[in-house]
Amino acid sequence: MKINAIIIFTLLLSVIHAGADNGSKLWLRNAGGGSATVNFGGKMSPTISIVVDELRTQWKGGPIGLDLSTKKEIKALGADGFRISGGPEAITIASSSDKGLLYGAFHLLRLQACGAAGSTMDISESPAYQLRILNHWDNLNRSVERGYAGLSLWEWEKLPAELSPRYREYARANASIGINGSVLNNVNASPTILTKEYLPKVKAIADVFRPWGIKVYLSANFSSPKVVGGLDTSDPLDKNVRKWWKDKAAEIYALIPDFGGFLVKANSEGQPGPHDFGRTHADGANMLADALAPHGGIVMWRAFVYNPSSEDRARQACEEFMPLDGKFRPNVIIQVKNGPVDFQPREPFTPLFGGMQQTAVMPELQITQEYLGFSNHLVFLAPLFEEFLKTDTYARGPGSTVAATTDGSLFGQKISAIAGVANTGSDANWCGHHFAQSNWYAFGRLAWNHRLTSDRIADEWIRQTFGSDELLLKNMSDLMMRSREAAVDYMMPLCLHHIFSTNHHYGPEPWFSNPNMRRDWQPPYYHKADSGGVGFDRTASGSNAVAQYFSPLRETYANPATCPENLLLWFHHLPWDYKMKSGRTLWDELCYRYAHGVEETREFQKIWDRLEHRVDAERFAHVSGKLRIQARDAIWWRDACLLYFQTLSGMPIPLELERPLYDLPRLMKQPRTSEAYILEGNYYIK
Ligand code: BDP
Repeated sequence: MKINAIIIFTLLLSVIHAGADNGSKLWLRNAGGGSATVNFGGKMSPTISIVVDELRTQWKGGPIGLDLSTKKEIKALGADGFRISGGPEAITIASSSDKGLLYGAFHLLRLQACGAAGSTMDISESPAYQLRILNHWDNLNRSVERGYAGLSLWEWEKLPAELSPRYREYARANASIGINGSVLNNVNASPTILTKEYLPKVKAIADVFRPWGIKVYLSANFSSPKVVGGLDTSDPLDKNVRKWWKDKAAEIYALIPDFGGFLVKANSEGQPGPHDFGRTHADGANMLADALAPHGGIVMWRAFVYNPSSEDRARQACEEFMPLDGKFRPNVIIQVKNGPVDFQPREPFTPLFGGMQQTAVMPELQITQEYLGFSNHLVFLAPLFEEFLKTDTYARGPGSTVAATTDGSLFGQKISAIAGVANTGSDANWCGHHFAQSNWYAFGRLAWNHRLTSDRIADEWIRQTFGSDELLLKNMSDLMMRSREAAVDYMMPLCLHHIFSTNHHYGPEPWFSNPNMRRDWQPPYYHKADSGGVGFDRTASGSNAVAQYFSPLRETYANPATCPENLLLWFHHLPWDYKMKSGRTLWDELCYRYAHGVEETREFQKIWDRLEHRVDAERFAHVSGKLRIQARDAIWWRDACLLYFQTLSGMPIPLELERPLYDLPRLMKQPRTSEAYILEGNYYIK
């Protein structure tokens, strides 16, 4: 071959290479390139051989010593904690457990990938939460409830004989960010998961996950004793039912000795539960806890409960659970969604955080973007998670952040945990949108250390996933850091909430109303807009949900003048001409916020385009396409909401703002949404 031909050939190869990145490597692009010496004098375990392997192939510095230490100061870091000391010349990772060494190794490799491995280091880390868990809403037929990244990762039909290589890759990705548990199946649980046919499949997955420090948990259907156990009841106080669960637990532990436990959604949205038998949530949870306790398992019992009653939905979890505080077994933890309604773009925190003090409580965050544009919209969720974890509940005076009320530091609970509803699926890039990977990453990092800031997490993720070029870092992080607030603005500014299309939760449908359907599943229940104003009065003159918060929050929220404006319409029903801090009327402010949200999505396109030659062609094109959908959807949201609310406010859209592009009657016709599905081709309807 002539020199020129060789050059062209090499160039072509590199172009092809630059163009072919399907995102499947996530933030773990470091593979290879190392040839480190790793010294370990102790007894090998499957986890330690992983540690050795990861370091040997990736660490580009000097020798590393692994120390499975019994020293007091190392033990004090807890089982998952570690210490990294020394410098690139010679480093020691010490921990009291092999899992701690695994987290230490990944931490060191992260520092290297971020260009932050110092010349001398002395870093001690221990996780904020003991249990850092992904909740998969995966069904046994491989559909994923609120999943937007393809099918479930779990190939039930091929298990236990065939093991997808993705199980290992998934476990590795989780381990790299400190996640140590997976609930494999949907909270709307099929009882079939507990049958003899399925448990060996669960065991096969658990065996792959184990060396990576990940425990498997299952969502349990409360009616299982009746449905798959052949009993005539599932009453938690029935002797046979209790025995059935005890035997089931023993059967599971015989297969999976480190099984984590059960997650339960009971008496919520049609799921069975103890109320069906006149029993309480505590009766139900404790029965399962007793079955699991001899094996060291836990029950995560969800507080996401509400009924179509006259009670404000936002109040119901507290109404039901506060009287049960202190009545749960020590191996029960109550899993509470961050907000009192449901994973909205913005909500105040659920007052059970700080409220329940005698029972362990764990936050449930949603990583999958059910209410944030599915896998079409770029919305970096770390700011949402961070805002929630750092909010002060005032439960024991100032400084009682949500994080402190749940991590064991304030109330001394014995178990501490945090869960995120996973956004993973069979798509090559795991999450549907390349940037949705950052939300999985952010969840893991915050579960490990809730003091981390969103911009630091974004920076880490970008460096590992896209590169460390200055312009790229600056622009991508700008885009990511603005994205959540933009979504709030083009969907539900000022804490409007749940004005989504009733079934799929993708687009706007603030007008939807059907007298034959549950009111609390319809947008007007939440926005309460009429000719007099808009917003949900949750003060003493309304549902009085403010009373569930501690002072001084309760007073701050109760007064529209002191209530943070970004929570205003959650707590207050205000006239359209109410004066905002900006000096605008409430109506004008809404118009400005929606307009701003739309402008932001256009800015995002411009920012992204600047990065064209700094990102591989495949991911660049993929994200460009998604940003286009997002910008169009933002207009759809703005027009639908403003034109609809305008029929009630009767006020004009300020002249300086862009005019609506769509007509309300057209938007209100159901075909508008179906048309959008066809147009975009990749919207999902449940
Ligand atoms: C809602 C989802 C629904 C879930 C439910 C839950 O719309 O699909 O089953 O939460 O968390 O957000 O149980």
